[in-house]
Amino acid sequence: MNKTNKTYIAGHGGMVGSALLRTLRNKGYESIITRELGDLDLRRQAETEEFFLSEKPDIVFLAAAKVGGIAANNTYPAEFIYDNLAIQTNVIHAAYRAGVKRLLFLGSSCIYPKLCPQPIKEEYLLTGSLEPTNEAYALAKIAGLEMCKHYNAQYGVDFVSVMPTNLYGENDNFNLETSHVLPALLRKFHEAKQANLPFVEVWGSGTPRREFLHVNDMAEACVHVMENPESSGVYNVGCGEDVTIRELTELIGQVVGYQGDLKFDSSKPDGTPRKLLDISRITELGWKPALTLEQGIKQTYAWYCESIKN
Ligand code: GFB
Repeated sequence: MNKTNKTYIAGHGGMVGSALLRTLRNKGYESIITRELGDLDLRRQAETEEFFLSEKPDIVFLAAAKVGGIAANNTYPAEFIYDNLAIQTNVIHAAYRAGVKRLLFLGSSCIYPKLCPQPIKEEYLLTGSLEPTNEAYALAKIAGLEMCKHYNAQYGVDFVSVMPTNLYGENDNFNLETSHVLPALLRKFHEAKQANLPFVEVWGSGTPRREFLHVNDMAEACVHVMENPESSGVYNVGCGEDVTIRELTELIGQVVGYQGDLKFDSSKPDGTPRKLLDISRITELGWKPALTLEQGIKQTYAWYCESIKN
């Protein structure tokens, strides 16, 4: 991949896609193409193929997906499996037909078995049962990375996959019903502080462990993988450390400056007990994260405060 390549970011309006757009622009990529949702529905095969055959991109970042937190995954499994299978199947096949030089598929750490050894290596894929709250999403993402593998084998294309841990940052979803834990807690603490509420409600037991990576670090990792001609297969992308949900909650409380109590709601699901990624493969390629969790939360909170003002 080089800076004059025609580079298509699928999903540029989302959290990861918008970070990719910023990162590629900052690095001097000259020929980036994007399409608004209303102009191109990647779930429609004919529309997707027509777009690829007329635009003929050299490089594709496949960051378009239906995503959400534990409650969204659990409540809308049909939408998660259909939208993701349709988007990725159409894009991967159209990219092959249009002669795309390189494609990066974005998956998720929830593709790995619910109870697999920690930290999780790429080779643990398909060695056990999935976490039920996100089985539909995980199955779609597994199909995507397997599709890349088989297209490489049969058609000789160059499609690579990255499996990010739990991401957060600018342009995240702050809707309390559908978001992930980190943006949900930032918003809950902020609103509790503003309204002087006595407690903040936290879902589950607080004991599950999660690893968090800022989306700017994720975008750097994606470009790093794509700029290295030797990269291939699947790369886990994380920060290498995890925290309990209780520890995360306390850290967010400190950053926001909220003094009240925490109330854990055990009627809400915990999800998988732990999913810490082994990131040796990508660190051997020369990438490492730049932001600590505390720095990332501070930056995201500042962004959130600014965005609700506007
Ligand atoms: O981030 P999260 O929704 O997703 O939840 P997963 C992580 C943990 O935080 C769970 C707890 O144990 C939640 O019960 N939690 C505590 C909360 N308070 C809250 C809250 O207010 N909102 C939310 N959302 N959680 C998702 C998958 O799993 O992770 C997706 O469902 C995807 O498929 C994504 O893989 C990265 O980490 O459990």
